[in-house]
Parts: sequence; C-alpha cells; structure tokens
Amino acid sequence: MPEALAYIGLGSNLQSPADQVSQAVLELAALPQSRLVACSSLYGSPPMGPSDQPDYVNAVAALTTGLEPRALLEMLFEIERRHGRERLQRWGPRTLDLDLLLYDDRMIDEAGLVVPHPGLPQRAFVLYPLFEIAPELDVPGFGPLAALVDACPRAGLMRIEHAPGLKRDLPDSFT
Ligand code: 5RX
Ligand code: CA
Ligand code: CA
Repeated sequence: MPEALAYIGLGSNLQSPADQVSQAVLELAALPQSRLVACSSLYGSPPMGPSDQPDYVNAVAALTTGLEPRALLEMLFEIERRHGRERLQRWGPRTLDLDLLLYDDRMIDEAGLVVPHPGLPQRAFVLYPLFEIAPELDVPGFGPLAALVDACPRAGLMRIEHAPGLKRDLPDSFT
C-alpha cells in the first residue's frame, strides 16, 4: 500500500496542555503503518474564537502513513478520546484536539473530512508550526505556505519549547 505524507495539528488548553500535546505526539508516532517524520516546537497562544478559555499549546506533526485519510481520522479521534476529550461547546476548551491538516496533495470534501483543513489558511497556531517543519510546502488550493504565513499575523503566538525527545537545532534567526 502506498505511503502518504500527512500533517496533523495538535492543540490543548486543559490539564497540562504541554504534556497533553507531547504525549499525543508519541501516540501519533505509534499509529499502525505510520512513522513520525517531523514535529514542530510547541507554541503557546491566546485562544482564537471564543476568548473565555485558557491559552492553548499547539504543534504540528508530520507522519508518513499507509492509512487512508478516513482511517487516519478515526485513529485521531481515538487518541482524543484517550485524552478524555469531551465535546461540550463548539470551539470550547479541550484536553486534546487533533486535526488532519493535509494528506499528500489531496483535496477531500466529505462529511466530517475536509482536507486541507478549512481553518488552516487563517490560523497562526497552525501556519507557523507547519512552516517550521515544511517551509517549502504548497497547500493544495491555497498556494505556497510561505505566502500564507506572510499574510497571517502571529496574534500572540510564541514558540515555547521543542517537543521532548525531538530536540533539533533551529537557525538562530528563528523565533
Ligand atoms: C475557531 C479557531 C475560530 C480559530 C477556532 C484553537 C477561530 C484555538 C487552538 C488557539 C480553537 C477553533 N486557539 N481556538 N489554538 N482551537 N490558539 O488550537 S477553536 Cl478564528
Ligand atoms: Ca482544531
Ligand atoms: Ca478538531
């Protein structure tokens, strides 16, 4: 079965968000037929959307996978459930949110499965971590990632640390 390259967005703002995100990266790495090939630093940012909730920790991971998009999505939901994800209010606080951002260069628009993720072009907490690990990427339907980053204010997004066990050197110019 052919391997695809998928990018996953991670977010948490409850119950030790940095630990939730770091642990979830390890669970992504352990998915069947999949290998973790890159992971961004962790980033902190104020909530977008409803503002009456704690700040978030976000990151983006890259996986090569033999899983089809729908199978991968189901496994992301399973990891969210293991982290005690409860769906109370739309865009409310959560222990863990995993979004399938990109799957190869495919454009998918099915019930519950839209790729590229529709929020991607406007969300600093997705664009900047993604750019850290894939600066040359073209986003299907939206063009060069670098142009999306240039058009998107950081909106308080701060790089806070490397993902544990995945420390790498970044250029000194990198903030
Ligand atoms: C709704 C995102 C409206 C943006 C959402 C996160 C807008 C968030 C997250 C941060 C949400 C979806 N804010 N808000 N990180 N998720 N910083 O992961 S809800 Cl405009
Ligand atoms: Ca999300
Ligand atoms: Ca989600």
